[in-house]
Parts: sequence; C-alpha cells; structure tokens
Amino acid sequence: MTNDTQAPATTDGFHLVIEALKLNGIDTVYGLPGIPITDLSRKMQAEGMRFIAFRHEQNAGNAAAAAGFLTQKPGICLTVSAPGFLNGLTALTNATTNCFPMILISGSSEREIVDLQQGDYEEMDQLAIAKPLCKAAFRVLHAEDIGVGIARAIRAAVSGRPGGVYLDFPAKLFGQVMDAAAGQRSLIKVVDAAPRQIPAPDAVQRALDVLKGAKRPLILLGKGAAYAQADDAIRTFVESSGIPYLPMSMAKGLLPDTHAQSAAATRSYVLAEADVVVLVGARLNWLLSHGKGKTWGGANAANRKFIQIDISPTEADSNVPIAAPLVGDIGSCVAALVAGMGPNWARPPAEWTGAIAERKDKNLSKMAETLAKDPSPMSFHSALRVIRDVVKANPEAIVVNEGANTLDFARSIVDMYLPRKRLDVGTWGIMGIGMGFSVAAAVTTGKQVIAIEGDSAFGFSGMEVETICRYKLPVCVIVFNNNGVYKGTDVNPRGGDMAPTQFVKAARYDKLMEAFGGVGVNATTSAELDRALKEAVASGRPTLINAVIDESAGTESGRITSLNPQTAAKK
Ligand code: FYN
Ligand code: ADP
Repeated sequence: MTNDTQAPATTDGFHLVIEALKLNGIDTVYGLPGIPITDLSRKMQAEGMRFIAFRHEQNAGNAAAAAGFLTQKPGICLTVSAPGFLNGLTALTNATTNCFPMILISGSSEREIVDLQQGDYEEMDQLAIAKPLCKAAFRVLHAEDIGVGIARAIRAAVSGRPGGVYLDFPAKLFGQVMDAAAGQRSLIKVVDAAPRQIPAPDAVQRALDVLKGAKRPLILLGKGAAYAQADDAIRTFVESSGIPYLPMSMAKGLLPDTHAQSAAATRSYVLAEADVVVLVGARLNWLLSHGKGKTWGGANAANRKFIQIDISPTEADSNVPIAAPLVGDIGSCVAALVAGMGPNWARPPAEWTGAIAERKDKNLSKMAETLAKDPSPMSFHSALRVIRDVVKANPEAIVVNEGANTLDFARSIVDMYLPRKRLDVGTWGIMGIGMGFSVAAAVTTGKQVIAIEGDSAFGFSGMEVETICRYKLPVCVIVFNNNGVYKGTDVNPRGGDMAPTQFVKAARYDKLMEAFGGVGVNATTSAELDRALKEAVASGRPTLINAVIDESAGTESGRITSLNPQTAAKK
C-alpha cells in the first residue's frame, strides 16, 4: 500500500488549542478539571504543558492573573462551564480592575440549545455574562478559528492597558476534526502583542515645563510601573531628578524601601504638601483619595499640578484635572523625560527634601520603638518585625499579603528591595487572593514565597494548601491568628452564638498544612516564629505557621475604618 493511499493526517480542537498556546510561548495553565475540559487538561499535560490543578476556580484564576502581572504574558485559567466559569469570573474581573493580563477559557454549553433555552447541562450564556466584566470576550465555534481566537485573546490581554479576557469554547469544539496541515496553517503566532507606545514630543515637553516649576515635586509609583518592567529607567528618573517618591503597595521594591528618596514614612505630609505630582502607572482612585479632599489639602491644594504617565489615554482627568497627560508605555515615557531633563536638571529645594527627611526620621524612630517591643501573645508589629528581618535577608523572596490589619501593618513594616516581589489585594482590596497568588509566584519564579495572611483572608483560599503540597511549592504561609475578622473580642450582646466577626478561639491552622504532608508550626512567640520561618525558607518545604496574635490587637478594617458607614444615631 503506497503512502498516497493513506487518509490525510487530521487534527482536532483539543490539539489546536494546545498548539496555539504553545506557539505563543504559553506553557502553563491554571485550572480545575471537569466536564467538558477534563480531557483537555490531560492532553495539555501529555503534550508537555504544566497544568496546575486547583480546588476552586477562583484561586486558579487569581493564579493566572498573578502570573500575568509577573511575566507580562497572559496567565491562562481553564474552567468547566457555568459554575466553574462563574467561580473564575471574580478573578477575571479583579484582574481587569488591577490591569493584570489573563485569559479565562471556559467550556460551555452548545449554542443551539442555550439560545433556545432548552435546558442543557450547565446551560448559561457565558459570553454575555463575561462581556461587561472584562476587557474583551470572544467565542469560537469552529476548530479552524481556534488560532484566531487565541491570538485575539492574547493581544487583547496584553496590549495597551492590560486586563482580563474571556474565551468561550463550547464543548463540541474540542472534538471537531480537520485536516492537520490546514489546522497548522490556521494557527497564529502573535507578533508584537504589546507594542511600545511612544509619547508625543510636545507632551513630553509640556510635562517637563510643569515639572521645572516645581518647588515641592513628588513622584508616585503605582503597580503599573512595576508591571511595565522599566526598572532601570524608573530608578534613573527618580535618582537623577532627586525628587522624593512614594510607592503604592505593589510598586514597593522598584527602588528599595530603605532608599533615601522614599517618602513612604511621611505619606500624609507629602500628599498634602506637594505642588507637582508625577503619577507613574498609578490611578487617582480611592487609594489616593481621588486626588482631592483632606488628604491633598495642604498649602498647595489650589495650585497643585498633576503629570500623569499612563498607557490609557482616557485615565487623565478621571478625578481631577491633569495638567500634563503623558500617554504611552511607562518605559518610553520615563526614558523621554530623563532625556529631556538632561544632566543639569535642578534638584528639588533643600527646604522640601529637608522637611521630608525630618518627618521621616521621626516616623521611623517611632516605628522602631514599637517594633522593639516583644509582647506575649505577639502583636501584629512584633510578628511583622520578624518577617521584615527575614525578607531583608532574602530579598528575592516574594511576599503575598492580604487581610485588614495584617495587610496594612505589613505594608508599612515589611520593606521590599526588588521590583515585583510584593503581591497583594490591589485596587479592589479583595480578600482571597492569597493562595492563588502564592502558587503562581512559586510556579512562575521558582523563588521562595512568604504569604502574610490575616486569619479571615486565609479562610477564602485555605484549601489550596493541598495544591501547594501536591506540587511541593516553596510557599510559607503565616496566618496571623487573632481569633477573628479584624480581632477576636467582639461580643454577641444577646449571648448564644459567637459574634459575626469571631472565629473558633485558638484555632490551629497549622494542622491543615500537616494534613497534606506539609510542615505545620504553632508559633506563640516571636522567637518561635523566627525559627519556623527561617527553617521554611531554608528547606523550601510547604509550611504553614499559625502565628498566635493577641486577640485584642487590631482595628475594624485596619486603616480604612472610615469606609464603614457610621452609625447614624447611637441607640
Ligand atoms: C509608612 N509609614 C511609616 C512607614 N511606612 N511610618 C514609619 N515607618 C515606616 N516604614 C506611615 C505613613 O507615613 C503613614 O503615616 C502610615 O504609616 C500609614 O502608611 P500607609 O499604609 O502607606 O498609608 P495609608 O494612609 O494607610 O494609605 C491609605 C491607603 C492604604 C488606602 C493607600 O490604607 C491602603 O492601601 N489600604 C488598603 C486597604 C485594603 O485594601 N484593605 C483590604 C480590605 S480590608 P502618616 O504619614 O502619618 O499618615 C477589609 O476590611
Ligand atoms: P496603584 O493601585 O498601584 O496605584 P493602579 O492599578 O491604580 O496602580 O494603576 C495602574 C495604572 O498603570 C493603570 O492606569 C494602567 O493603565 C497603567 N499601566 C499599566 N501598565 C502600563 C504600562 N506598561 N505603561 C503605562 N501605563 C501602564
């Protein structure tokens, strides 16, 4: 039998999805198997991809989002239809809010049944539901369109302002068969998915003219600056200008938090008193009091000018007038500013930098006094002092942080020394990102991860400690256990049930990690915490340290207590 009588080689939807992802350099998928994508997850693994299987799709989606932030390639989350898709939506929407590139791929029911509402298994019009919650959404019905669908999703996720993309794959798509050669030709390797966006020279000059007149300039670095991976340009801009800078939480480490120009320890003063503020990948949203009001109410409130560097042309004027919008990618914009400033740019007046230094020293001394205390049970501060010192000795470690007090105190106590080493609750302030972000950080970088978790926050994704053990990831979870949300001392005035914010007293979260073969440690003192954390970092073994914190420590909602509606009338 000669070869020419053999049937032509064929391929199918399963393999076209895998080949399209691999063709675009994507080798890892985060998800949870089930109808109709279980076989796809198996085939991905069989074809040499890593499929990281989670216990809940929200955590898989958070992992994909964090992978996108860390790598600038879209993280991929794969879920089953309907409930699995819905579980992934929170992560997809959070990624879009954070400007993290990720693609949620979900299996779905057949169009002909869904559109007639005939009651399919897990029937849901997923594309329609996803569209308003993400940056872009596409559905693929034919195997020959899989290449286009994945290419469009990749480009949408990473170009311009990064964000979340939904890709809808009805179950029948995977089994569709087509000619192998035609299938290969249908695939697209995306060229220049996130093109540089060069700022207009006149916009650069306008920004320099505004900055030149500043007596009290301030640079504000946001997580967009961290995502941009323009680290050298940003450092050069800060250091050659001599302008004080303030890092938002996920921009910490772009310059070491111990840097002489960091104004983090005098935040209120510099926001109130600056006369020109350069926003670098930071939005004037709630985290920055919308650029107005008491936070910004100092002597220069009336004549303050903002320069805004952002890849989104519509971000300017979102809250207050922007005198000099600089639209483009941060690397190109900052490089253009540095070039325009030249070697003889006048440094800020000593009166401004001196006033900052004086207040910074005072705040640092006050903090040092608090950190020197070693109470039993531990306070947030005494536990965080231990973690601060271990992170200082291990600057490559990635810190994941969520909670209320655990988040707010860690943000100002645990210094970061390198870019993209802190992942936290981001723009939304969302709880539940902890274990998903930790898995992605460990999988994408191979570095040690230290997850600093409020006991309430940990509860949202805690089951993933099994995932961490299953993949033997170098993740050390430290649960700040003060017996409740915010703290453990609330009381039910009627007796009976515990108060809504209380948890089981003296819970032993460390036993959860032990249940799956990891290392569990109950740390009742800072010395025990120090020893356990150092052992975890040295061993790289999955570890959970139950850090016993004084249950009376902490305030409602940490530093954003003011967001709680005030009780109108005292009963
Ligand atoms: C900061 N500070 C310091 C230091 N770092 N003092 C001494 N040493 C160090 N290293 C000072 C800083 O100058 C501030 O004091 C204060 O500590 C707090 O600093 P922070 O946290 O940077 O500032 P602030 O006002 O809390 O920032 C506002 C915020 C932040 C909204 C950006 O609170 C935040 O990111 N919150 C996220 C909340 C969230 O998402 N929670 C999750 C849901 S919680 P002053 O200058 O004197 O003001 C659900 O309930
Ligand atoms: P933070 O919360 O740290 O202040 P935000 O999430 O509010 O940061 O702001 C991030 C901003 O960075 C967004 O407006 C986004 O458009 C922008 N951005 C993200 N990536 C880039 C990039 N590569 N170049 C320029 N701007 C970017």
